[in-house]
Amino acid sequence: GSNVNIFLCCLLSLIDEVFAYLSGKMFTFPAQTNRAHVRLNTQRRNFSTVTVCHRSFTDLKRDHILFSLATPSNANDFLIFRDAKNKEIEPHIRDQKVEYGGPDYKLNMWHSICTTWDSGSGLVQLWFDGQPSIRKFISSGSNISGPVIIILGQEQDSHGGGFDINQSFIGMMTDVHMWDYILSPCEMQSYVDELNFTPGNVLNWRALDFQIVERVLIENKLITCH
Ligand SMILES: *[C@@H]1O[C@H](CO)[C@@H](O)[C@H](O)[C@H]1NC(C)=O
Ligand SMILES: *[C@@H]1O[C@H](CO)[C@@H](O)[C@H](O)[C@H]1NC(C)=O
Ligand SMILES: *[C@@H]1O[C@H](CO)[C@@H](O)[C@H](O)[C@H]1NC(C)=O
Ligand SMILES: [Ca+2]
Repeated sequence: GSNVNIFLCCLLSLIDEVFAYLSGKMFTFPAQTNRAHVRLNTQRRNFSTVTVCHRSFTDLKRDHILFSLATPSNANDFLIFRDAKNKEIEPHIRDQKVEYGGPDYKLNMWHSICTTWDSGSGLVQLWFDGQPSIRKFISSGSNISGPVIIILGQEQDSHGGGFDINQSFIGMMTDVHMWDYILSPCEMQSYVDELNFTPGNVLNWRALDFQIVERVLIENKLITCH
């Protein structure tokens, strides 16, 4: 009796929260829903500088979320959003927004997007497939602080919820890293080229602590013949 219960409890909690070596893997978000997502866990909660990088592949012609970090006080504390109508990538930081209209966001292709922010200068910069944008002012003088909830696949309008099916992500996502500092251009290039780089010290794809909610799959990233 009790041994079985202990076994079941721990098996379930293992399924619930996973620490995994995801090198060569990707998350597949296969359906339009306002529930399926992946929650990425970190104990860190005080950021004055940030770099977030991810690679994604989609055929969505509508708006969609790529990365959503919320705190209790700021639902859009650090998020990366695709505005399809205006053909822009929008970083939102500390609930402020800037728009980048340059990137050639082709559908059905992998794109790497890295975003940096420094609370001292307040400047944000986007590196799209390794091409740096101009640096724009977004928010200065205060940290991202408090318990963060980081979600892939859905956009948070509140801390951990408020999902909108019409902003959900459908497609594949991989190589998600977050650092508490700004990557040098050489580190950025190594990430883009999938060479050796220092993995994220806040989120590390190679040792990710995460929970999958509903239908999101872990699959092999390589889909080419060789
Ligand atoms: C902001 O974060 C940095 C780095 O974690 C920390 O050194 C600094 O004291 C924080 N500032 C505030 C106002 O919390
Ligand atoms: C952030 O760090 C600073 C300095 O260590 C500290 O004063 C502040 O209370 C921290 N904020 C949070 C929310 O942990
Ligand atoms: C999502 O978009 C569809 C099509 O534009 C619309 O009919 C529907 O009401 C939207 N749903 C929500 C929750 O906004
Ligand atoms: Ca929203």
